[in-house]
Amino acid sequence: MEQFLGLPPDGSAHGPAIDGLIVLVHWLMIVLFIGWGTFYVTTLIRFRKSKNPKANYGGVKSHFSTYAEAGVLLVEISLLVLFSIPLWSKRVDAFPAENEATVVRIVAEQFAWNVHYPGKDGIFGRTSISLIDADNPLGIDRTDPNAKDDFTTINQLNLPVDKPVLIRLTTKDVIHSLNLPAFRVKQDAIPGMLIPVWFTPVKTTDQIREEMRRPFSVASAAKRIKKVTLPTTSMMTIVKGASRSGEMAMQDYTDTTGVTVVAKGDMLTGETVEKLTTAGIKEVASRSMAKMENYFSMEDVTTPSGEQIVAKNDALTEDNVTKLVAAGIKEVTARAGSNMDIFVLMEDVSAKSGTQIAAKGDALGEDVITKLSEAGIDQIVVAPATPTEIACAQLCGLGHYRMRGYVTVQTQDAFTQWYNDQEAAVLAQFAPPPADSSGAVAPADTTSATRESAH
Ligand SMILES: [Cu+2]
Repeated sequence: MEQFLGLPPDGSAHGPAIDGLIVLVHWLMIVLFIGWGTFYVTTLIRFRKSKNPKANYGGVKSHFSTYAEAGVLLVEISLLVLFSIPLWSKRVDAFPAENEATVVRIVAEQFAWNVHYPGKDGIFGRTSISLIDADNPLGIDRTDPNAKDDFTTINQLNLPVDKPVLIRLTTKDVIHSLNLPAFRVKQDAIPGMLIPVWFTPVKTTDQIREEMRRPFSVASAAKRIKKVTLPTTSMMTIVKGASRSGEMAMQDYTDTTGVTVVAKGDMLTGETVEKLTTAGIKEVASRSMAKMENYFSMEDVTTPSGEQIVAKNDALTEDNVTKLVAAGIKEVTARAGSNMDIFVLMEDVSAKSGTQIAAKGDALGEDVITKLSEAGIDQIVVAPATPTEIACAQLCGLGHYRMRGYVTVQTQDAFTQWYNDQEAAVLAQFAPPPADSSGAVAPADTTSATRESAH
């Protein structure tokens, strides 16, 4: 059932309990669906008009439906009392002790997750709204002694494995919702409220990625290589007030004073047609849109004079197509894209001769796929590059989809190392200038710990 539901991999201690409950609820729904469906169909057949020309006001005499309803109620109550409530009470009541947990503050904003670590002193420094700016998105007051070692990241949450995490969640602007699908955590962030959330990651991000290994057929990518025909330039008559949708100009057009009204590559919208006709132009050299952005050239294409137009693996964007068409190229060998760049290779891949083509961890860009396919590799093993993500589960604005962060669960050692590095960077950045300084104080590194983790 769990596989059938397609739940994401689970990396938290309480995850199996939640997944188990989801499975139970689905079983109940299946039973109810079959029950109600059968009842409906039976009713239609049994009480059809031909057999029951006259309505019977007496109704059903049997008590079966009462028992069935009581049974459903009993199952629902036990789901609630035996599973849901105990699970929920642990999430919202049984918080870990602060000295035994990784304590993090997360402040959501349109459209980012600001993560605030207290540094080794374990105490969050004072923050103030008046100090918030682009370089200090949390408004940390560096004059507060407790704030000296505090550091922040944007859209990056590092955590050690097998240790409870206590997140203090809030938001600067609207309601957001912290969603860590791989850890079965989802909690709304409410302006003005500090909401605690806790869970225990039991797998590192690397382990979860290993679990998500799956084969990818390079051979199927190779099959999508074909010759694509490019559009041709033709002279098109334009009429005032009519757009030529899907067409684009293939040369620059100027009015009588020499001002460019339409540039090569501009779409012939109602607006541009208006400009052209106003400038007295009646015919335009144009081509139809190619819509081949997801095709990648499999060859270097040069003009007859030897100038390169597109390189191998370049996307056939409208811009590139314009260049190709202008150079009189009619056909290009291209491959429909695989859109695998959010995946990484999970093993080193070598050609038959033994030379390595790609290494474990390499992102699966179109160029890598081309290389593999040319080496005659049929199948590789891949996994998502970022299997543990932060999403916002609230439609919090037009940039909502950009509110994407990354969780990196590491071993305790790797986490401590990371933590120390971050803290050292921030201590160095905000260190007071040396007293014997001749005035030449090195400027603070602007690519501080807060920014370098931003994706
Ligand atoms: Cu949001």
